[in-house]
Amino acid sequence: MEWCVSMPKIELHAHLNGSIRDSTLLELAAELSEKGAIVSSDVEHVIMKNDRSLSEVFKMFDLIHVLTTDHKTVTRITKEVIEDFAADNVVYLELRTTPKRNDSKGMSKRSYMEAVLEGIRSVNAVEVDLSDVETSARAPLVCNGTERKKIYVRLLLSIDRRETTNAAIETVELALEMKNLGVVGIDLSGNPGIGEWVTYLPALEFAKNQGLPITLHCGEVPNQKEILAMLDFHPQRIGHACCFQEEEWEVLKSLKIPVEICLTSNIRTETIASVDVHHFADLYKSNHPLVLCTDDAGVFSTSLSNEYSLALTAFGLGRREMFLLAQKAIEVIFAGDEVKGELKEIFATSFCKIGL
Ligand code: 6MZ
Repeated sequence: MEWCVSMPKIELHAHLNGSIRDSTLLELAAELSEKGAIVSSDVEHVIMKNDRSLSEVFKMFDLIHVLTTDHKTVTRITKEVIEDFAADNVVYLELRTTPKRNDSKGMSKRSYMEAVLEGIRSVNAVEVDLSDVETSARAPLVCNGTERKKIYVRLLLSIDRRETTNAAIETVELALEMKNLGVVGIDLSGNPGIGEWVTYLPALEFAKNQGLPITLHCGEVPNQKEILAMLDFHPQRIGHACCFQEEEWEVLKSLKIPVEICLTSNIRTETIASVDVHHFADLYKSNHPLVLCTDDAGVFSTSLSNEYSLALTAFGLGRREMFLLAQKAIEVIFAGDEVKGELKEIFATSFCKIGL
């Protein structure tokens, strides 16, 4: 585990509201309880529960969203989540979140995202590189002769499967407006038992036509028609791919669409029975592009180092293979070539330091 922490890592599938520290959630619940809005003892055991089915996970998100509704809290959780990933030696993070409108808090999708940006800017434990355009901030920072730790943070705006076509289009428009502010793509997520692919398709086609990269939660539950329609859309990446059958694997492999793999999430939600039967092994053996991710580090009490450590033990991979797997993620990030080049240098330096 210690070795997995020391290795530089790339996180491409992390939901902001799923990555909150338990201690912060408990604190927020206590504050709301003091105001009489909730009964803190009712929610404490829900927050601390470890095993959750997929449908329970979405109930948990409804609770989390009650605790994180105002701008100040969105800023706070963003700052903490980035600091936690940086402390785990994540050097490049694509953080995804669903822009939310909440009239009672005077919150628009835009102001929600501004609160997220505020959180990113307020990180001071590490240096944050937020945008491909702000090149001046990209030089390595030397502080008293030692280089400060740095994390690249890019944002993906999520469309929730509960949203209407118009709301989804609004999110894509916002992503386009915020391209110079670190937004690099669109995600489709939310409860896979809800909603229809045709509802989001106009927004996703719009994003694609505007050149925004797209990642889709695909095959988290069995739904062959939707899985095939999603693959036919040719997204830049997909997340999960748990409930694929022979035909879907063939299409995925022939199209070489990279897969974001979230081992702990899949096991905890029982979308995969156990780690020994996880599709990671087959995809890895077939040399299919894949990247290990956390999904919801807070909700599933995990970290990216923990996911690597799990893969190391479960699939019998050596340290060198693990390092090369982490490094290969560079090829599938949504940021530009300059960032890719800089990440290659970071991994090359670390390769020598770790002595592989
Ligand atoms: C599908 C998921 C998810 O956007 O409010 N989300 N969607 N499958 C999953 N696997 C367990 N985990 C998280 O973060 C929380 C939102 O991310 C999506 C859900 O829409 C959830 O409400 P944000 O920051």
